[in-house]
Amino acid sequence: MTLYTPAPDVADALATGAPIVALESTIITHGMPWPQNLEVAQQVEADVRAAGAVPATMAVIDSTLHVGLTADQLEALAQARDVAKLSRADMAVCMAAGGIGATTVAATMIAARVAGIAVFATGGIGGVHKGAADSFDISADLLELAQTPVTVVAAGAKAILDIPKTLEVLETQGVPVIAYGQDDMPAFWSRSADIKAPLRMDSAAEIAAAHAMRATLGLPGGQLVANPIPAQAEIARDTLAPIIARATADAAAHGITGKGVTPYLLQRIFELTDGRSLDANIALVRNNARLAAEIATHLSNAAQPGGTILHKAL
Ligand code: PSU
Ligand code: MN
Repeated sequence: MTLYTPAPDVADALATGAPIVALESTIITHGMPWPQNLEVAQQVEADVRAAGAVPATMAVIDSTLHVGLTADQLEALAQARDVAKLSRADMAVCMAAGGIGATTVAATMIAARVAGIAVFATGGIGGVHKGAADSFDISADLLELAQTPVTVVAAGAKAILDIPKTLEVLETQGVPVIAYGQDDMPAFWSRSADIKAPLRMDSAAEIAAAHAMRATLGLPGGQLVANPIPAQAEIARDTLAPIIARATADAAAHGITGKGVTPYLLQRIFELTDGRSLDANIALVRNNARLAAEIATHLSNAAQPGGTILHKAL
């Protein structure tokens, strides 16, 4: 039994060391409504290709971990009902028991590591939820970043989260949080969370070099690249704050807990913004896919014979 099944173009890229960008599938099944979810998934894959890399959308289908989906598989996943939301805890169970599962950031990082893919693009990572002191709701994504060597490009943590607490956990866990091209931490739908990011880098080449340097130092874990949403697509923080507060209160009033919280909040904010949150979400995911492809290209070039040396042996 093979552990995973690569799509044909992913298999070719793995064999030649061509750049690959991992993509998650929970954003398709639990993060966006049909049919935009399929359109966005296809568009993001096309963005990765246009930037010179091969996209690898991850999902578990009939006990097999797929690294890259065919067009038919992607469409079936986008329309499927009762898809399991797979994080670190659920992935092996879904593969052993059958059924269909979409990968979160944590599970996509695991799949990328298994296949030997270094770079992954998504919208926003999970983090520490507001009210975590009572609920203990802290996403497994943060602990995955601490132990799995994948560079994740996201637009920061979703503004529905407690961003200062999310940054504290990442700092404790030794995860570099690198704002791209600005000092401030981005806040998903908005360019700034009004908090200074722990680190800043201004080029994909530097981010690729830092990824390689972690490996040279023998450090486990990945990097979080916080890439601000393009200015023309952002929603002002002041506009969103009351909407997020209302969505969070609604989740509590409806007794939503555990892995249901994030999908509920995203759907509620979509309703309360008349769909504007989705437009912003699409713009930022596409922007992240392009940056991830650039980082993957630098890592791939460096690994080719005669390529730039990104890190010196110590
Ligand atoms: N960001 C989005 N949409 C999403 C998610 C993130 O814009 O659907 C998903 C990701 O898969 C992330 C997950 O890993 O939400 C986090 O869920 P939780 O908070 O339950 O760990
Ligand atoms: Mn959670």
